[in-house]
Amino acid sequence: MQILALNAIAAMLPTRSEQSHKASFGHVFNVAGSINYPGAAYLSSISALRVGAGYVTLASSLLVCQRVAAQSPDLVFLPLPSVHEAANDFLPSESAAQILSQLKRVNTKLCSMSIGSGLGRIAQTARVADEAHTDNYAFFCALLHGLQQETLPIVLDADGLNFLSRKPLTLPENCLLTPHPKELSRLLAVSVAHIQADRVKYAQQAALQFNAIVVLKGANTVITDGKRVFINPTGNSALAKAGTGDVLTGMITGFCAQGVSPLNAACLGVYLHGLAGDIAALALSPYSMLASDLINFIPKALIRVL
Ligand code: NPW
Ligand code: AMP
Ligand code: MG
Repeated sequence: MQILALNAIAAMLPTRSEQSHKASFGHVFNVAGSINYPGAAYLSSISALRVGAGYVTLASSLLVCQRVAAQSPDLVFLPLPSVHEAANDFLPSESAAQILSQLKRVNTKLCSMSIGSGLGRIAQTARVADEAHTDNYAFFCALLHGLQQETLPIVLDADGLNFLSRKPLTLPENCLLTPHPKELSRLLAVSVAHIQADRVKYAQQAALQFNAIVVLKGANTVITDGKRVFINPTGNSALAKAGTGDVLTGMITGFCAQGVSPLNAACLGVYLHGLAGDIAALALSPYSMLASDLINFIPKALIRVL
C-alpha cells in the first residue's frame, strides 16, 4: 500500500514536446449528460481539456450538446439521436453505432473514452417493458458490446456504473471504474457501511471481479488494480459538492488520452483533483467552492506539481 506523494505524481505527468500538435495529446470521447444533468457533461469534458488532452468530443443528445456549446467554445460535439419520453431524453441503442463509427476515424492509440457522467437513468419501475425508449441501458449495452475488441482506456462513472450493476457484463480490456461508496455498494451488493469499514478490501475485490482499475472515491480515495494499492492524501470537504466527481472523470480520461497508463492516469487525476480542491478551498473557503470553480484550479495544481 502506498500513499501518493508529490514527487511520484510529478514523475507520472506526460511530457509535452514543443514539436507537437493537438493530435499529439490525444482525443477524448465523452459520453455524458442528459436533460437533467447537462452540467455533468460540461464539467467532465472541460476537465479533460484542462489536464492537457488535445481534443474532447462530447457525445450526447442534441439538446445537451446545444446547452454545453452555449457554455464553452472549446469542445467538439457529436450530437446523437435521442428519444424524448417521460420528461427526459434517452439515447436509443442505434446512437451507440454513431460513436463507434467516429472512433474508427481517429488514432485509437491516443484516444480514451468516458461513459456515464450525468447520462441519466430512471426508476426501474417505469415501463421496463419498453426499456430502449425509457432508459439509456440498451444504449449502454450496445456501446460496451461494440467496444469489446478495443483497447482504448474507458472510464466508467456514475450511470455507467449503475448500469453495470444491473447485470454482469464483460468489460473491454482497459477499463477504469470510479465509484463513490454508494455506487460500489450497488456494484458489489455490499452495504455502504461495510465498504467504508474496509475500503481497500472492497476496492481490490471490485478490481479483480471486473478486471478493471478501481478508484473508490471519498476522503482518502483508494486506487487499485487489484494488486497494487494507492491512497490519496489530497482533498478536503470542499469537494463534497455536486459535480466534483464529474470533474475527476474528465481529468482521469484526459490523462489516459495522452498515453498515460490507466493506473497512473487514475493516480494523477485523483491526486491533482484533490490538490486543486485544497488550493481552491484556501482561496474560496471549503464552504463556497463549486465544481465549476474547481476546474479553474486544475492549472494551479498542475503548476504546483511541475
Ligand atoms: P446517502 O444519502 O448517504 O444514503 P447517487 P449522484 C451516497 C450526476 N450529477 N460516502 C449518498 O447516499 C451524476 O454524474 C450531475 C458515502 C448520496 O445521497 C450521475 O449521473 C450533476 N455515501 C447522477 O447525477 C451534479 C456516499 O450516494 C448518494 C458518498 C447521479 O449521481 C451532481 C448519491 O449517489 C451529479 O454528479 C460517500 N463519499 N458519496 C450536474 N451538475 O449535472 C455519495 N454517497 O444516487 O449515485 O447519485 O452521485 O448524485
Ligand atoms: P461524486 O460523489 O461522484 O460527485 O465524487 C465526489 C468527488 O469528491 C470524489 O472525487 C471524492 O473523492 C471527492 N470528495 C468528496 N468528499 C470529500 C471529502 N470530504 N474529502 C476529500 N474528497 C472528497
Ligand atoms: Mg459522481
